[in-house]
Amino acid sequence: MKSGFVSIIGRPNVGKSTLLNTIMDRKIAIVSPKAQTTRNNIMGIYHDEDTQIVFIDTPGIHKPKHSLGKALNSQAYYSINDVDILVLVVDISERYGSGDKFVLDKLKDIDKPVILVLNKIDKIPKEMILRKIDEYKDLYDFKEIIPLSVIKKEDTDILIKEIKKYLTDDIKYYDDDYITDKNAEFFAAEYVREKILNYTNEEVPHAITCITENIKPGKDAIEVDVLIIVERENLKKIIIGHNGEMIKKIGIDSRKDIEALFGKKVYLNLFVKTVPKWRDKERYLIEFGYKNNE
Ligand SMILES: Nc1nc2c(ncn2[C@@H]2O[C@H](COP(=O)(O)OP(=O)(O)OP(=O)(O)O)[C@@H](O)[C@H]2O)c(=O)[nH]1
Ligand SMILES: [Mg+2]
Repeated sequence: MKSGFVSIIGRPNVGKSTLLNTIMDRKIAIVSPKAQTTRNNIMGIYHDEDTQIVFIDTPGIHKPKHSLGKALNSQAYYSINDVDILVLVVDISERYGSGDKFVLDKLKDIDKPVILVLNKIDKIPKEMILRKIDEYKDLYDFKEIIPLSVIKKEDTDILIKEIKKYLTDDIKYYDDDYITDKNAEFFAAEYVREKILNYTNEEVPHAITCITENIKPGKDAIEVDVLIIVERENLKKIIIGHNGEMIKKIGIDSRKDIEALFGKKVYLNLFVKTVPKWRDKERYLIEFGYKNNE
């Protein structure tokens, strides 16, 4: 038995959460085209006949402009120090820039294997791949550089094979049926937040929080209440939409995900509430761990 802890780190929007989901074959972390989708470190535990790898998906590392940004970064930094191996994901279709340097600087004094994943090769011409590998190999002493597309299972299988080379523990940390550290309340709220991020065009990511208020198991169905908190009345209008069409769409699609989670019929109730200066409130501060980070 080989095992170990592996953190998936990188800039926002490079595909870290998509990578975790493909490895785990299920939706552990929510995904969207907007930066800073992931707000919490999320564990996904990969099991096969001779290996257990505890993956940690982390919020994207970026130059923080506000205290939420700082709290997101500090979760990623915490995980860097806490694991055996790092998987650094970059978007190969983007030019190397100051944001990438900012992340590499964080790895300067790290004495553990770092595997570089050059993600989204489906977006670039093949001949560019070698050039990118060349560019990155001079920037840091990566143990491996793997160009791939994390939306493809065959590609993430290659990554698993490489990670196995660097696993040093021989302890089974978790039971075979334990796949994540998050509970149903967390996932229900996250699925709703994912739909909001994906269906609305506005700058909503930082200004919304979803909280599962209630999960009531019934005989044939489970009733789930999710509260969507926004800071401004106009965001509430966007989320509800014309004639309530947006909130209906958000509800229908997140209900499907929550039903898949429970394997049971779900009645989902969504509530939208405007709380001005929500980010100054106690509940929010505790949720994002500011109290510990600042
Ligand atoms: N074309 C392509 N798109 C991808 C690939 N992997 C991820 N994406 C897209 O990239 C976007 C960001 O993906 P996420 O997995 O949310 O990225 P992330 O790194 O977790 O982002 P944060 O949580 O904000 O730090 C989504 O729109 C994904 O569908 C890939 O291999 N190819
Ligand atoms: Mg993410």
